[in-house]
Amino acid sequence: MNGQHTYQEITTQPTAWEDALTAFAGIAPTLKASWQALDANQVLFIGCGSTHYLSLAAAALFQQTTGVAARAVPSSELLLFDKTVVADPARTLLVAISRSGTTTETITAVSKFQQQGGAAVWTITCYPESPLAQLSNIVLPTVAAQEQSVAQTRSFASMMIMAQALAAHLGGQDWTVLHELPEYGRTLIDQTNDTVQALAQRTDLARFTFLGSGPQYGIASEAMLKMTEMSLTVAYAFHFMEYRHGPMSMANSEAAIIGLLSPTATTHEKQVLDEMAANGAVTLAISPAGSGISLPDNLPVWAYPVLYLPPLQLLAYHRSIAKGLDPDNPRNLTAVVYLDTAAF
Ligand code: F1P
Repeated sequence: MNGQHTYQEITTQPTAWEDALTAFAGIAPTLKASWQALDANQVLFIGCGSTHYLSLAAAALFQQTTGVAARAVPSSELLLFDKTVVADPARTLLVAISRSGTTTETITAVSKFQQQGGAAVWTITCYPESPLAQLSNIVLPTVAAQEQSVAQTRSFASMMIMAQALAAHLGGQDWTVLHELPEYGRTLIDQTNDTVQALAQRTDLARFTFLGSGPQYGIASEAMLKMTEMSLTVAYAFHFMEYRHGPMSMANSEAAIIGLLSPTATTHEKQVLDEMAANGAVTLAISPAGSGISLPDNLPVWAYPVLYLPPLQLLAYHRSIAKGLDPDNPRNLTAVVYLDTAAF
């Protein structure tokens, strides 16, 4: 049956979230001392494809919780345009995020950063024995999230919750709140599957747009990539308030617009969705404020990013199946992109 690995990985992911949090608990006691010893004035997150989008969410959270400047760029930007990305390597912590730990751009970018006197490299990966992990000072492992499918689902979410725990802990928050999330994840999978399957099967919808702001912009971008990779459907991602500045010209009856409403900007974000519904678009909110797919409304802001993922991943999965495709084997894609290192 098409997509059996992908469906199984999406629907079992809360257990992998629990594994990531168990692994974090073992590392947490030493992390604060390592972080304080670095005295970093910049934290740079890197990754490729899905793990670049994960880095966007992680960097936003990290700066919000720690107050230290954090940004995310694709690994290739650090590799090819390093002076536009790192101002002071000796005061920069590099966090590399990679499901495989073998992506050439990420490994080569880390090596270059280290040659330039980078302060430290921490890695979030599903493969703690990988070449990337072996280059790193600290490894945050998400082993139970290893998956068969090419498109990242369980792996992405587990590395995301690991990044959330890291941001919360180094920001002086009680990261153990995240232990509540796997159960919320199971509920979301059970309660949203039919809703997103019905939306996915709407053949009158030609394109999907995902809106997110703050840490949710990285998640909206990942949702766009999942829809693209798995179902070969035209998909876009924008910051909520940016959508009015041009892209909303595409908001009509052929457009599905999925809004990842934030806990802190709900009113402004809902206004955008309401305006697009008035333009004829089919809208769906995923929100802590109750409309559409409901998220818990009592969590700290740094707990939310991973919770949007199960319905968004199921949406892409069902769209792929509805189009007769196999989400386990996306067209043209491989699980890892290997390049000739001699070229860099
Ligand atoms: C990065 C990546 C994935 C993408 C595809 C190809 O891999 O670009 O994000 O979905 O699977 O590889 P990794 O560095 O996270 O292993």
